[in-house]
Amino acid sequence: MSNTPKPALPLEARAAALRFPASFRFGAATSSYQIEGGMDADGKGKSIWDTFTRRPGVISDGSSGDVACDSYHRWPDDIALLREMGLGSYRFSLSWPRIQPGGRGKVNAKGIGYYDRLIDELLRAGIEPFVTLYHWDLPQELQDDGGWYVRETANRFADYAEIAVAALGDRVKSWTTLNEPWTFAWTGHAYGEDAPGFTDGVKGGLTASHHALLAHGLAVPRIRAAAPGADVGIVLDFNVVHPASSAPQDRAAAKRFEGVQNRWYLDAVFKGRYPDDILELCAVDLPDIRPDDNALIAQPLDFLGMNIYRRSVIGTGSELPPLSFTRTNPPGRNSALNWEIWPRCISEALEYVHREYAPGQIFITENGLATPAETPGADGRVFDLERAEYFVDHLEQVSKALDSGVPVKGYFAWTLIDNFEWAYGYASQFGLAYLDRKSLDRRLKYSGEVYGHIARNGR
Ligand code: IFM
Repeated sequence: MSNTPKPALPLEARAAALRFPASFRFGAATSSYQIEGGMDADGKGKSIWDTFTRRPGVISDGSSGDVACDSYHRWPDDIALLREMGLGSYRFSLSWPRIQPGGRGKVNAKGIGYYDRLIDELLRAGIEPFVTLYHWDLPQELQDDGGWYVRETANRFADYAEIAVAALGDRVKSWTTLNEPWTFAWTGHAYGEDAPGFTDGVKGGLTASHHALLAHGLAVPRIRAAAPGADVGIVLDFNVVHPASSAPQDRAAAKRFEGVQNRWYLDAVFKGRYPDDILELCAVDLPDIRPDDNALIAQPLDFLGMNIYRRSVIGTGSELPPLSFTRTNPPGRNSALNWEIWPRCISEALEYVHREYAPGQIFITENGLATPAETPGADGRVFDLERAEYFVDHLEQVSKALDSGVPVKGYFAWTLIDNFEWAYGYASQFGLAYLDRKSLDRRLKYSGEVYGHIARNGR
């Protein structure tokens, strides 16, 4: 046998060769603040992102989600894109302040009405709604009372979850409590890069995380009671963590980083306890964790959603003591957000979580590539070859994990349309579809065509 590597197949041939089980769900994902706009339409209350984006200097291009993709008005265009790609599932989030403007008490019927229309039309188009209750847009009034720093917010979230599921659960069969508790807890409360913008280090990150996990735990039984038979899960952002070298200090730093990023959430949700090494290391920064909290958080779940974008290569350093780590950038390709492009992160993450935690069903709920915002060519098309390659490379890894027995049930590309990418505004984009920022028209990019081909023919 020759050792000469086979020439790589052209991208479209690799896309055509991908095969998934007949029941595999292909979809695209978005979130309310990133696409809806309609900032104060029809009685919507303010969220922490409406407030945060008003602060000078926090969003790199000075923008906000006030209009975003205007999906509050143009949602039929979003459904048209899903249909064009032949996707059978759409993952989107509900805006809590659109449904319950003050985060407690009064419900805004017009806000519910918006999601009613969206869901009804999705179902008519044969597209399954996969709904997230919280994707970072906390009602500002709850923030004014302490936000994720206070336990009370967890109770308010459980009430809101019940209201939303009672209104929509006759049609929505897949519910997610939280999207990426690590991100909103740590970037919002430890680093200050996201709303509400606190720079309280480890104490901030752990306190917000614990209350968010309590919110999840309190909401799950309320969701089940409001929509018996629905599938309920949580979405975690998982990082494959590798030490920067084999030196003991780097290995220890990688373990600390991984403990806070992955195990803190996975152990709490699937094993009913926080990891001992992190409890010990961060003892002085811990929030009030009460005796019943662990059991409350570890509710039985129907699925785990995993958002996977990258590998983190970690060495010892000075970031967030006592976690004391630094992120290093191995040579290779990076996205516009400077995230390493390393497709094996998908199969490694899936195999690890399956081995250590064994959730019954796993969905890849986000995966995608940020590029600098694109401009269409003379023919009006966006030829985003790099993004199309990213999806094929990463779907090959999903397929590999399936072959090794991981129960991956579906894949949601991040994201349906170019949208508001938080602190990066609109300068970096992840969309399968291009958004003309003036006309707000949407148009599939080349990556959307390739992904649609896989979704239609790959099962
Ligand atoms: O845009 C975000 C999304 O809101 C949560 N997951 C990561 C994406 C890319 O940064």
